Amino acid sequence: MRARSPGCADAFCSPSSALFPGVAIYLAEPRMGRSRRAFLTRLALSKGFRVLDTYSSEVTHVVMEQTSAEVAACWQEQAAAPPLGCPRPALLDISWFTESMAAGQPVPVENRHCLEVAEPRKEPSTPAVLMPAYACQRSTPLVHHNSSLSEALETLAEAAGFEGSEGRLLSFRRSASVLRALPWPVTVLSQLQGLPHFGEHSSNIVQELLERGVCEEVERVRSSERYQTMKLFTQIFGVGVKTADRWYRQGLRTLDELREQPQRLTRQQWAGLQHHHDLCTPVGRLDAKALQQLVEAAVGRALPGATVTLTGGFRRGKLQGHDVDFLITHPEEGREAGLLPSVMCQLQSQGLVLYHQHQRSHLGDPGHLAQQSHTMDAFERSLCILRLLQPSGAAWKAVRVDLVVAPWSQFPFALLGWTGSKLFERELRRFSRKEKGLCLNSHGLFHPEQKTCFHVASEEDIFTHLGLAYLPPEQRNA
Ligand code: DCP
Ligand code: MG
Repeated sequence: MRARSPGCADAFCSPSSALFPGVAIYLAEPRMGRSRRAFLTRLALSKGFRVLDTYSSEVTHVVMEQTSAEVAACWQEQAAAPPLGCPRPALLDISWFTESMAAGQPVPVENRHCLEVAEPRKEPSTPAVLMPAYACQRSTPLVHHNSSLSEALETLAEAAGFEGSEGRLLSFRRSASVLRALPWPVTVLSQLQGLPHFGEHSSNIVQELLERGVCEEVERVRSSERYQTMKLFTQIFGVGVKTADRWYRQGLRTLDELREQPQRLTRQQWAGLQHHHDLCTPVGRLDAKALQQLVEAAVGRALPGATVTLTGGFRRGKLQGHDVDFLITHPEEGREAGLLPSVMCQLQSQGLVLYHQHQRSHLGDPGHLAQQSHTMDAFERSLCILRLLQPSGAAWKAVRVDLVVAPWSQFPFALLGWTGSKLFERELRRFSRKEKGLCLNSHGLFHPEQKTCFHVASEEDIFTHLGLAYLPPEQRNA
């Protein structure tokens, strides 16, 4: 037992540098182990908590892991009796510690955190849930019950993507998505039984999070230079994993280093760096609505009767996004051709365009329609950075906007393809291919051999053709 007599506390952190002076944590070791204790200590210190290495009268919160009320009481009895006149510190389960780490501040102590009143944990009975394997077969709302678990798995998916491990990226992303679709919070590992896409690795991550509140692998990834730098670089407009990896291997680590070497950058990346601060600030719904009005006005002037639809995350109900996606069409097939340059001229004449890159339509190119790629479609588009005036405070801010033009006959497919989420789209295409032998993309739904295409009038029609129950956009947050 590590507890020593009260007195000279050799603190890991001096009281003056701690953010929460009223809180001094002592991590008691009976079931914790040294390396685990050292890891939790580093975590708490990094979040500004004061952690004492020695038990003393200064300790306000004693934290134990996997310890029964009896063992805790015994520990306190033998080793940790406070000096006369000093209040007893709270004897807490690790749950108080992990919730406080997650909150970034000490959470109020509640009965359920206290070891003195802890009861043996009962396994909650798992309500029966039907969880189909494909994300397009189930509802995934934006707000769900397993945020911290799914975020941890998403971090590992992202990190796998940075290493080019597509298989690992997908398996973590799929298991995270299953958690988002669950109608209840996972509290014990046995509740994962029977759920699709939970292999050994994802299950182990969830187990560690449930039992200990933090997962060493996830924390290690999040604090690694590689992950942080790859995240920093891939957040730049126009920078993908390959470019970020090359820069990393060449020893680059900061945005300033990139700014000093403009010859390395494409025009798009340079614009991305110029407006990086604004582009990293999430775009809100009000901003998206304001942009929609601007785009609608410009489109209306360029081609009366053309329509503008807000797609992407905002259509799924998200309150914030990294960009704003619009899909433009016209009810008379063919009238939409050549529309985008006029729209851009309109926006430019108002001084709203900070950057734009036009990509011509590839709809006429041979073989494009049945292409399998999930990343690119053949529509005419403009990738822009627009100047959005702000109602108050800052005069304006730069916002990433994608304008995509689809012919009327393909509009439902384009709308489905541009509403996302990205995993939902991938799963929908995989389902079409594997379960129905059909090829789905943002242009149509095709019989690969017969090269025939289904005609549809709405997104609902596409779900019907695939034998799927219709999911509204706000249930596609896979
Ligand atoms: N999309 C596509 N082809 C591209 C880019 C995107 O088909 N070249 C699709 C995939 C997404 C949707 O469009 O489902 C929107 O892409 P975003 O990257 O804008 O993703 P979201 O709008 O869902 O998220 P965010 O809120 O971060 O913008
Ligand atoms: Mg978007």
